[in-house]
Amino acid sequence: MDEDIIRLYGLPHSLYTAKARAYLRKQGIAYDEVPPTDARFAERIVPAIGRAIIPVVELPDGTIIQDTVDIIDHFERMAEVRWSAYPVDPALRMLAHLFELYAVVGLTRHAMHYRWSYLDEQRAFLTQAFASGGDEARAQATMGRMQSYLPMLGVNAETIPAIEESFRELLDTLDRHFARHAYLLGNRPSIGDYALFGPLFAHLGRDPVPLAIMQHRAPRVFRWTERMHAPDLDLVEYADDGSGFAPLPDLLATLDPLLGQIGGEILPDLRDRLAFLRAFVADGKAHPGEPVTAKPHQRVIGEVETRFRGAAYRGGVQPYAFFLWQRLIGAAADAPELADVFGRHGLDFLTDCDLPIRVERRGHIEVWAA
Ligand SMILES: N[C@@H](CCC(=O)N[C@@H](CS)C(=O)NCC(=O)O)C(=O)O
Repeated sequence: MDEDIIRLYGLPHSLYTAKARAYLRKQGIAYDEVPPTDARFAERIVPAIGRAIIPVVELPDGTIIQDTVDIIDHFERMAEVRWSAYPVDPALRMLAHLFELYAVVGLTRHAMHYRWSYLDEQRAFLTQAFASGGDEARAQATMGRMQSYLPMLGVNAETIPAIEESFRELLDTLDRHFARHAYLLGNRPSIGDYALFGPLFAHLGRDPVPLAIMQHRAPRVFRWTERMHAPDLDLVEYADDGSGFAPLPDLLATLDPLLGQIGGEILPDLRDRLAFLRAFVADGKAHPGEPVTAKPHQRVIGEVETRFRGAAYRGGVQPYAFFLWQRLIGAAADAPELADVFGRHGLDFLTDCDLPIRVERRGHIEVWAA
């Protein structure tokens, strides 16, 4: 392996690797993708970050970066970025942050449901993926662990019909949008595209069952997954007039239904999680300056009874969701022109609310702000 090249520790079927990989490809940044079964991952990466998680970027000077937000932001600070993932227009930037939040708080559930609830139909495909670079027994153990996350993510008998209805609605809306625009915000990919690409490619645009639904129902969404993975902007079906991101009114004509869907799906969740966080902070359980959980691999600080499209489930409260939510609140302050649209969909709750404590990223993990 070339010692001067960036290493991306990741896997073809990993949701968050897809996000980081698409970004590196679009920016023309050379990298080698290495699986986490590589000896160097256990010897150097895991001790440095305290857990086995992907993607991880290792720079030629040895710097290690974990978390897709930190990976993208690292390269955004470099001069060689071809197409910045952060729109300059504050309103577009705010939309991008909303999609980033929805990808994690909303679509992880769809991704995990379609991957693991249809295991019998997809077993050969998934076993091949999870066994690559490792052994079969280890693959089965990892697959079992992944499947065990389903209840905590809100995948149960009651929510499954709602998740599938949501997937169809999302595909229909995005297919109409991509009839007019190459990316979510015009002719350039933003952090919103990269975030949505994780679930919409690595699981939903790749695993046999959801891929078939996507290809039959929403060919333009499938094309967008190809476009997101291309090393260029891949605008062949669109007029590339060099305009970059599109004007807000043009975008809202087809994105408005998506904002409605996002509001309907993530607001109940986030309201309940916020109530939990307020009580957690009031009880003195969030220690400023300290990691959000006792061990780096622990992602949740508790559980709440909540709802997804009206269906009840008990889900985990992830401080990472508040970290992304804060980014949206920060972006909203500069974009008053979206206040009406957000208000119409109840999304003003997200932008106008005060979180009781900030979540920051330090030393590859989330910490409560000092
Ligand atoms: N917030 C992290 C999430 C990364 C993540 O969840 N990666 C998954 C693979 S797609 C993982 O490594 N999971 C290991 C586990 O949960 O045990 C990021 O954006 O990088």
